[in-house]
Amino acid sequence: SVGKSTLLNRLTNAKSKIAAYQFTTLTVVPGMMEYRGAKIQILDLPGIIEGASSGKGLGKRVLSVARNADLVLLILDVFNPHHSALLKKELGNIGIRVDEKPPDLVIEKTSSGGISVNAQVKLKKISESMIKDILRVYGIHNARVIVREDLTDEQLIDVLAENRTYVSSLTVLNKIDLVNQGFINEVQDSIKTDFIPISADATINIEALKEAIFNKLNFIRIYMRPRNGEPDYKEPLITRNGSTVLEVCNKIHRNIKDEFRYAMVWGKSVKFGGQKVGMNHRLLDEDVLTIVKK
Ligand SMILES: Nc1nc2c(ncn2[C@@H]2O[C@H](COP(=O)(O)OP(=O)(O)OP(=O)(O)O)[C@@H](O)[C@H]2O)c(=O)[nH]1
Ligand SMILES: [Mg+2]
Repeated sequence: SVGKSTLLNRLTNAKSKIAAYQFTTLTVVPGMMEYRGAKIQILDLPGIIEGASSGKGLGKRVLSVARNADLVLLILDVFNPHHSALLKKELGNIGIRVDEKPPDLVIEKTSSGGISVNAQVKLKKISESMIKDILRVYGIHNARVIVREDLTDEQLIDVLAENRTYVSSLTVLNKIDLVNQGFINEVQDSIKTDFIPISADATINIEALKEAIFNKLNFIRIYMRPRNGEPDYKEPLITRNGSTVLEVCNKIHRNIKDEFRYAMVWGKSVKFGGQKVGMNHRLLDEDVLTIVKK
């Protein structure tokens, strides 16, 4: 096996079972990684084998955990680096798109008039009549479609099927303690995706991996400021990029949102310092936030 459980135990406080034989981990084992003030939950999954998406092994149920993840770590064995294509394929088969963006397309349903297609770029991979045909298959007979990207029929179906999720990934090459640098370079030449070389067992590059996970998740720092007090620059509240005031409130105390009157913000997300904002205001890195209660 590639060493997923060994890595989970190295990154977090978890004690997932480790063994030399395959299929040691049979369920999802959680662990908490603390890094630079952020608490990041990491889930160790059973290994994914070919055919997992069609129900082989622990299959679908395991794969669907990845659907709600903010980031997927694809762990490869240094002697089997081409496994990464299979992992992405199996995830793709159940609607999880790894490192893809949803296509740039708007479908506006109308009550009559048939389907009109307004392509703002030259379409090479799909024809306008094909777009119309596919829409009809999905029961849409009247719509305005604006296409801003040369998409494929598969991408259009992704949008219409509405059960696709898009997650980003980091590829990790484990067990580098067993090879030399020349071997790692050869692996890099033979697979196109970049990876982070580590050894979970010999603790090589674990800090670099933590840093990469932290950066990929795009955290921001919010400095809380008590009313009429000074901002706490020492211990920022760490939250995901794009978080709203409400989401930050929920991190501080469950009941704060019931007592919430308004918030005041200083920083990049507002036009002027001390601007009053509501619960749905989106914060940016290094904003200063004061919550005013009822
Ligand atoms: N040499 C070396 N061995 C490792 C490394 N990481 C894990 N191993 C060994 O690889 C074997 C499998 O490790 P596990 O962590 O159980 O692998 P897993 O991916 O969780 O396996 P499953 O749960 O069965 O899918 C164990 O014998 C580990 O000691 C490493 O970095 N280097
Ligand atoms: Mg395991």
